[in-house]
Amino acid sequence: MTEAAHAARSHETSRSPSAEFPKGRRLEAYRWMVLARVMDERCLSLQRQGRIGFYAPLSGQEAAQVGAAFAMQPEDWIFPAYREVAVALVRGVPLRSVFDQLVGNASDRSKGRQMPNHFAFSEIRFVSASSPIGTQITQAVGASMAIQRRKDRIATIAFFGDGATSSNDFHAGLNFAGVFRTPTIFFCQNNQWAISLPRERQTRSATLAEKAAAYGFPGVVVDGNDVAAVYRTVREARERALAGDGPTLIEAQVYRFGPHSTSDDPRRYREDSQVQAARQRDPIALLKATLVQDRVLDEAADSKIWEEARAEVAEALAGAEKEPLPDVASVFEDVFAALTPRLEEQRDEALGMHGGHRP
Ligand SMILES: Cc1ncc(C[n+]2csc(CCOP(=O)(O)OP(=O)(O)O)c2C)c(N)n1
Ligand SMILES: [Mg+2]
Repeated sequence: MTEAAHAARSHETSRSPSAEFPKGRRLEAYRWMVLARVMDERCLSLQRQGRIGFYAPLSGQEAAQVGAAFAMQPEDWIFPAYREVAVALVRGVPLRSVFDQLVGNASDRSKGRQMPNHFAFSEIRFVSASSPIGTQITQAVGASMAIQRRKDRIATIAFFGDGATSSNDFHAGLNFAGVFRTPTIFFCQNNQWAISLPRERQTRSATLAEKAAAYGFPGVVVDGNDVAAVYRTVREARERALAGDGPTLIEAQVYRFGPHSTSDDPRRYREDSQVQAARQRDPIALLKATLVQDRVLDEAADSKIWEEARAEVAEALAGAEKEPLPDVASVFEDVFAALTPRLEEQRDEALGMHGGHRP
């Protein structure tokens, strides 16, 4: 952790013993992190092969996402950015549903109309991904205000990046949250880059977490490569939220190992030596080291975990690719109760060109 990060720890909320990461769940967390990594690497190559159209990798951010997801409860609302697929998996979304969306097949609940990687899983209270930077932050605060009025005992968490701390929504959202003391957790994954813009060009502030002070609530820096530390920090923020003590800004310091998205080539703006240095603190390797040290894991068991993850990903992908694409006629559904004459005309023309049948 940097010196600035240590300084920001003085903002830290009080230590809660009930917030400790349950040791018995470390192996489970490790499995999720491995699955996310395997899926991530597979998706990058699938896009290169033209089998999916787009993907935003999360490699390097597994501990931050899995730790945060473990700390939240099923009744809480998740407001993701666009990189939080590990959060969805931990909350119970089948890998197959993820691949259905990436492929855009008939089983994809957005019927292939959303850009790949833009998931929405209402059954786990995982709101539709936000690509416009920061918009999910104000939405999370709005939902938190509704929660307050209904006196529900739940929290919201908004995921966003270092770049989003320069968005209007970040400042509007944090201001409202501070004034109304909303039960919101602002979870910033500072992965050091906003596409090609490095962290030091994003803000002159020593940490992103310290921005919370201006809005009157705590900001905490946490080592985002340490799943137990992330869990504890989010858990404490959740306890504060439920106790009526208001919001918390968490800055999880991580590093984005891969490109920003499949449309990006990071070799154009950063040195590989920086990536190699960051990989020395790979969150998966760090957790593995503690598990091996505590004799919870050995090399054979570890290999098995990776093999199982590869098999699971291969099976989900094969299933999703076997599915037919959504029917062409479905493009015209779900907006108007009855099609306008012009849309009817367009539908008939589309069906004439592409085949398919009338609903
Ligand atoms: C309002 C808006 N402005 C610009 C963009 C283009 N854009 C897409 S991702 C991105 C960088 C975001 O970086 P960060 O918040 O650090 O998140 P990360 O991608 O690193 O997870 C930008 C500028 C956008 N999507 N929305
Ligand atoms: Mg970033």
